[in-house]
Amino acid sequence: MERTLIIDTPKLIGETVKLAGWVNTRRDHGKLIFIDLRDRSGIIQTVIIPDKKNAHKTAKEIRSEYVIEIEGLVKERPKSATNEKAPMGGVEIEVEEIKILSKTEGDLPVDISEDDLNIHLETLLNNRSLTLRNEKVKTIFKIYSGLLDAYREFMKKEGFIEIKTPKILSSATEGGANFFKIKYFEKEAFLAQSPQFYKQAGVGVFERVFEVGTVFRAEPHFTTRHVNEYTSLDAEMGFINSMEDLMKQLEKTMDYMFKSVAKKYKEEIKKYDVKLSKVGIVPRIKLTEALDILEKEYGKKMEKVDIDPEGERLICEWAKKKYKSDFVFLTHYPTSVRPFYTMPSADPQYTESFDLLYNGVEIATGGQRIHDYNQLTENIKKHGLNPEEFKHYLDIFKYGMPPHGGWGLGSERILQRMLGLKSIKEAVLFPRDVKRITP
Ligand code: AMO
Repeated sequence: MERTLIIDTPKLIGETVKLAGWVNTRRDHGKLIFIDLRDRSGIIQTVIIPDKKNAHKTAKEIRSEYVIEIEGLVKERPKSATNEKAPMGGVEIEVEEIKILSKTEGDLPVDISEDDLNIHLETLLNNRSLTLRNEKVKTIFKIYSGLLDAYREFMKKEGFIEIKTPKILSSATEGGANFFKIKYFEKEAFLAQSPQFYKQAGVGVFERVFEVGTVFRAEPHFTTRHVNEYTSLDAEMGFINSMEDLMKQLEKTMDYMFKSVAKKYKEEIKKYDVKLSKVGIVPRIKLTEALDILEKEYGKKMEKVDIDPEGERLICEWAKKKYKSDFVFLTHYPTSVRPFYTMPSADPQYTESFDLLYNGVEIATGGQRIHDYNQLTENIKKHGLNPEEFKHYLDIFKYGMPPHGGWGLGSERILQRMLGLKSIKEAVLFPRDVKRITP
């Protein structure tokens, strides 16, 4: 007999089916044994009556997370007998035969059959291959898969080509100190902090490119918004008039992603008790104005160069009140806090760059780039760097480059804010932080 997925059982009342999956729970009621079986499509209640002697004997041995195969009759279940944890379409399986495909070893460290795990983050992450099986935890990554699909779909629709760029580099891309140095045979190399240089090279070839790729950041601190390896949704586009074209493109992209997830993952989102944000038109505020607002409205004084995490949270609160938007663009960051490749504004103290904030946290950075070879060489020097070390990057600009720009969007941060997860680490399958490189 072919295997049936649990989700298809409600259409098969009165038929005998073969199901396979994991034991979510086993409960004994007198001589009846109930097993909630879980496969990739859902959870269903199965009943083993004592008359089915072989099945009953096997069922007695069965523990949570055993992998089993059963054959049985699909039956409608009386409404009064609804099992909240295995509600599958009001049906259950009366088991005829059970086969154990694999057993567990020792005691399980966490009971993952609970609706809400309610365990410490460390326990959640230390036992990841098990805790990920919890229905609510698993849901995060189903939605994530949909979010990535939506990004790809929209970028392709808009004429962007998907590229994959190298992650082993000869120089650090983003400057700063948060890069990992690695030994590369006899040389020293760096793990990519972003696909920045290569996506720009991509513009010289395809005009519009995007990448969904792993990047690495040596973040030495523990926060709820940083991991040391994350998936960046990058884009780069040529022939722009100004950075406004980039913000419009990013706004449309986010709008598509949020609408797509809201439409396709209704049930999954319900598990998180959140209302998905509407993107629409995102307010744009100059960073200097934002800093003034923080001072006036919240009495928060900061150096007039950059905004800190508390400032980001407050300015989002302000944008929500004033514009009813969960998103806000902060624009025109000072030259001193942006990488050397960023296009200076007419007032060269500032740059044609922006951050996108969502529900209190920066989720994207973007901007127009310098596309003139000489200007770029000079800017590298102004940033105290040696143009020799960027020879191959600079070559791109020797061969003719249109005005261009793009963004890097932190995929896990979107997911975290979207579902209201406490830490970004909950939005990563196997997260890496200062202390954690296992599991
Ligand atoms: P930036 O360094 O601001 O810009 O990174 C872009 C976005 O990546 C996410 N992000 C992170 N997410 C999780 N953990 C981290 N440690 C982490 N660091 C960054 C954030 C951030 O907004 N090349 C530029 C982008 C560009 O201009 O195209 C860049 O990498 O969501």
